[in-house]
Order: sequence, then structure tokens, then C-alpha cells
Amino acid sequence: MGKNLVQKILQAHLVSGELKTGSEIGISIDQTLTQDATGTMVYLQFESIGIPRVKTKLSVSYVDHNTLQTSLENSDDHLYLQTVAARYGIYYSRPGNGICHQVHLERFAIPGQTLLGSDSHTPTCGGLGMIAIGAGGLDVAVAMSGSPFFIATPKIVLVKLLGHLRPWVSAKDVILHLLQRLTVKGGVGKIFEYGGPGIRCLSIPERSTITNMGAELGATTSLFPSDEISRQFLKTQHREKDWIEQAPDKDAQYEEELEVNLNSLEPLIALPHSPDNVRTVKEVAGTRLSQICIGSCTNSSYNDLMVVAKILKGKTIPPEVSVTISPGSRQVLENIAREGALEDLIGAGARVLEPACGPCIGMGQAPPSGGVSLRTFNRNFRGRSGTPDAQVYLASAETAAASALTGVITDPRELGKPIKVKPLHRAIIDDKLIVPPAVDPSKVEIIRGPNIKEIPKRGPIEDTLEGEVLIKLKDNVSTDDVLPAGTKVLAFRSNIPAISRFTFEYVDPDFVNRARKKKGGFILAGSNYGQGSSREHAALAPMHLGVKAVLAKSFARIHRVNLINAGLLPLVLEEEVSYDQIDQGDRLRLKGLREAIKAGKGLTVTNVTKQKEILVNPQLTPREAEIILAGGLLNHQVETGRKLVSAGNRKP
Ligand code: MIC
Ligand code: SF4
Repeated sequence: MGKNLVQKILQAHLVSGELKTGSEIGISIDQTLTQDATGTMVYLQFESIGIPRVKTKLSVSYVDHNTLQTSLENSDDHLYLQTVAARYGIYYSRPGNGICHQVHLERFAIPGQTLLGSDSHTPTCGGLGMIAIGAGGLDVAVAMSGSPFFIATPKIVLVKLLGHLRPWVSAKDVILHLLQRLTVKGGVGKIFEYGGPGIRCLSIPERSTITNMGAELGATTSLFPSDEISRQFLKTQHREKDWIEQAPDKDAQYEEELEVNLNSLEPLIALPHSPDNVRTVKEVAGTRLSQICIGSCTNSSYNDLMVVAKILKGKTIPPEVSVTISPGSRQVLENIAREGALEDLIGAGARVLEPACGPCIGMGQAPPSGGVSLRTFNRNFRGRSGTPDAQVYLASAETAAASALTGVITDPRELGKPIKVKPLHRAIIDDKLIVPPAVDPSKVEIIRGPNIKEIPKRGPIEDTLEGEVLIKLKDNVSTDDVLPAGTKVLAFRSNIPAISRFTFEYVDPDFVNRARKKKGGFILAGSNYGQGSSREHAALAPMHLGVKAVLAKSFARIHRVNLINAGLLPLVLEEEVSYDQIDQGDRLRLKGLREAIKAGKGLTVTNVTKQKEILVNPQLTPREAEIILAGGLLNHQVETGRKLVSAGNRKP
């Protein structure tokens, strides 16, 4: 039986387990990436594992989320990241060099390899034929120490693209179409492998727009084959030597197949407040905008910005709307400058920001109260922009640029004749802001400012957990809801005690006080709890506030693992009705936990207040059960290391 591409790459990296949907496998990781907002935790955790140098083929640390250095906390974090990278064999991409996913795609991605990143949009590099997976920071730290990454084998879905995109319709519309069809839960437990003749009309940055936003489907990752188009892309990057063909067998099998006829797509837009709330641009055309933001790891490539520049050239942006442009990388900025496009953008009145995440993570450009913002980004969760009552829409660079001319949502097809951008043949390559690791690590002093605090750890899990339900949440609660981003909060990513003050800030401002007063308790949620960002702070902060376990109808993949890694039990409600039988303030009790976890059994929660028994299941693999029993992955790693040493077989 022929193999699909996902199976081929996974098989080549398989360290343990069997490629059978649902069963746990361990895969070796070739490359890792981190960004500053998750990276400080990753490196603190890596240091506590106690390995002298990373064991991956390549590890890169990016600073792209909080580049503003609005306070000493940020600057101190950056200094820590730079020095810790130099010491442990990690490349360091300095602030201003660009967004991790865009830079990684340009400078480091290699078809057929595996990449693990402490950011949920790591699948961006799947556009170049990598298995690129987003994970919590601790998983990345562990992968850097040479241990495999464990995951339940996902279901492999073929997305067959047919036909050609029509003028003014772009890759963003392909993924918005899939979000409309499948929803933000539609990709959970799946990998999307793209194929079919339609892939030939998509450049690598366009493919990467699609794989990037596969994260919004909840997918483990998404990937395209590596073909002639990939070779051309790598040639443009002066790294043709990294090209290798990657394709499924001719008779490859898939567990599920979908077809998308590219010819039938039209410009689409996600309405507030979810990336799957998709309509045609036509349906909402005319909506007045106060702001347009172009950029983010989804749509900030050379091609995206060239299209925008050509649309804006010689025109003036109306005064009612503020337009910002964040190039994906310094390379993109230098190349659009060479082509004269930067001048066109500035000339039209756009504000050109530095190559970084910027407004996407709420670092500036919060819309006015009740303002409407159109963004080429990938997430529009309520409050993420920094303005709780802002209305954020997501669309392509073409739609954003057409709307920048009118100040209202505008279908780009109204611009008439399509625009052609000459493909970049040889990019200006300038890696000055990528600092290689130190040749002599012993000479590197790791600098730790006062904002770098130790990572809190939980002790081994108790046999009985008891407490109140501190909060009852609905479906699709995101990690932005659990722990928001933005200028106020991001500075404390290396300081869990300080950042935990913001837990559920926008959802329930009283949560932190209540959690402290009640000395911890439980969280109850609906389905897909913890979707979105990979920030492990969304597990560590509640843990720090005394949360003992989370009960939910279902969990998003990365957050579930982050909870386990932090030593918190993710408990799936066995029956839908149980959700209605628990209210905020109810007292819950779980007994005989350790035995039940060891035995891999389900558990009964007693709702002491309502006198009801509720069935839950932690659904742990044997390895995850060990982690929970040890009180989290760090404790578990140390224990495993100790066992290896005492058995006299510690690997060098
Ligand atoms: C995001 O887009 O939500 C982020 C900010 O990049 C996060 C990571 C973080 O919270 O630091 C992600 O996608 O994982
Ligand atoms: Fe940065 Fe936004 Fe991409 Fe997250 S989604 S990595 S914040 S640009």
C-alpha cells in the first residue's frame, strides 16, 4: 500500500510506537524554533534539564513578539535569550529581523525534516514540505535535549486542490474557505496534506499562508509536497542545496479526503470574533473601518506587500482609516525597498512598522473603542487586539489594500484588472541580525535580569483533590481568554507569579481574587478548551493560583499537553449532560486518584454541593500518566535522567 507524505516523513523520524491513528508515537526532531514570548520559559526549562548543548540539527531563538522594549523587563528578557542561545548552541534572530515563521521559512526550513516550535503557527514551514508542529515550551525544551516528541498519531486528510485561483482571490481565501467548512474544531487530531493539480498555482509563501492558518482549524499540522516550486523558492533564498523532493507515493492512501475547487472561490472574510465566522467579502462590503493592519506570519511575504504597494501606488489613504504594514522579515523589507514598493506604501500614507508580530499580538495599534479593524492576520478573538469591544475582521492582503483606498470593506474585484507581481528571482540576503552560537560557550555569561523568575513546579499529584469550581466557561475558550497578551502582560512572560495576576482578566476580572481566596479549585469548560496560542503560561498561571484540575467537554491539543506538562489533570466529561450538572461555586471531590491514574481508568468526581456523581476520564497515555504522577514533565525528565544514571547507561 502506497504511503502518503506525512507517513513517509513520520516513518523516517519514528523513534517509538506505531503509525496507527490515535496511538502514541515518539518522533525525532531535527529543528526547533522559539520566540521571545514563549522562549524565556523554554530556555529556563532547558537549563534545568542540565544538557550542555542542544542536540538538534538546528535550533533558533527569535525575538519578534515583544520587540518594543517598553520596559526593562523586555530588554532583560532579550539579553537573557541572546546569552543563553550563545551558550547552548542556538542561533539568535535579533529583534527587528522578522517574525519567526517567515524568517524560518526563508532561511532555515528544509523539506522532509521535522520542526518543533513553541508557537502554534509553526506549521507555516509545512508550506515547504516539513512536518512542522507547534507545542508548549517544555516540549520544545525537551526536544532540544535530544528526546523525542510524543504525539497521538493524527488522522491524515488529503486536501485535493483543483483548478486555479481566479484574479483577486488568494491563498488566504482558500484557508478561510476551509475554516468556513470545517470550523475551528474541524482539524483537531488531524494533519492536512495538500495535493492535487491546484497546488501548482501556489507559490511557497501562499502555501505557507494555508499551512499557517491550519492552526486555526485546530490541526496538528498541514503540509505541501516539496516540488519544483519549492526548489525555485530555495534558489531565490540562495539555498538550492537544501532542496529535496518530497512527494506521496502515487497510490498513497488517506483516511479522509476533501476537494476544493479553486475556481469556485471568491474573496472571503472572517467576521468577529472567530476565524471560522466566514462570509464572502461581498456580503459585508461597505462596513466602515477605523483601521487596517497588514502583516503577521500569515500574510507578510514579499508578494503580499508588493500586491499591496501596487494597489496603493499613487493613491491616498482616506484620513478616517489608519493603515499599518508590518513586513514579515527584514528580508521582505529590504527587497520591497529595492523594488520601490516601500516608497509607494509610504507615499500612500501607510504606517510602516518594524518586521515583527506587532498589532497581531496586541503590541500597539489597539483600535479605538468599538472600532472596526480589518487585518490580514489569523486570529480575531475578542480582546486580542487590545480593545475589548473592537470588531476585528480577517481577510487577504488584496482585500485589505482595496479597503485601504475606500475606508470601507471592499471586494478587491472592484479594482478591475488584476495586478501582476514579478516573482523575486534572487532575494537580497542579509543575515546580519542572525547571531550564530558562541564558538567557545565557556566564555559566555548568561545574563539574568530581575524579571527572570524560577518556573513554578507542582509536586506529585495528591490522592484526593477537593475544592470549588472557580469558573464555568463555554465552548472554544482560547488561551488568549485564559491569559491575554498585549503590552501590559507580555513583559511578564518570564515571571509566572507576576503574569498570573492577569488570568481570565477579560472573561472574569474577579477570577484571580476568588482563586486566591478559595485557595485554588477547578476550572470547568465546554469543548475545545484552550484553542489558539501555545503559551504554556495558560497552564502555569492557573497552576500557580492553585487550580488543581480542569474539567472540559474536550481540549485543544497543545493546551491539553501543556496542562499535563504542568502537572494539571485534564479531565474529559464522559457525558454531555455532566456539564449542566456542575455550576460555578460547586464543591468537587476526586478520590483515589493515584491508583486510578496508574491503572489508566476513568474517575468519578463527586459534586458535593449537588450530591451527584460525575464520570470523567483523563485519557492519559501511560507516559502522560507517569508525568502527572511525577507532578509535571520537568520532574519526570529529572526522574528519568536519574534512573538512567543509576542504571549506568546515561547517554553522553
Ligand atoms: C499567537 O499568535 O497567539 C502567539 C502569540 O504567537 C502564540 C504564542 C504566544 O502566546 O506567545 C502562539 O500562537 O502560540
Ligand atoms: Fe506573531 Fe501573530 Fe504569527 Fe502569533 S500569529 S506568531 S503573534 S504574527
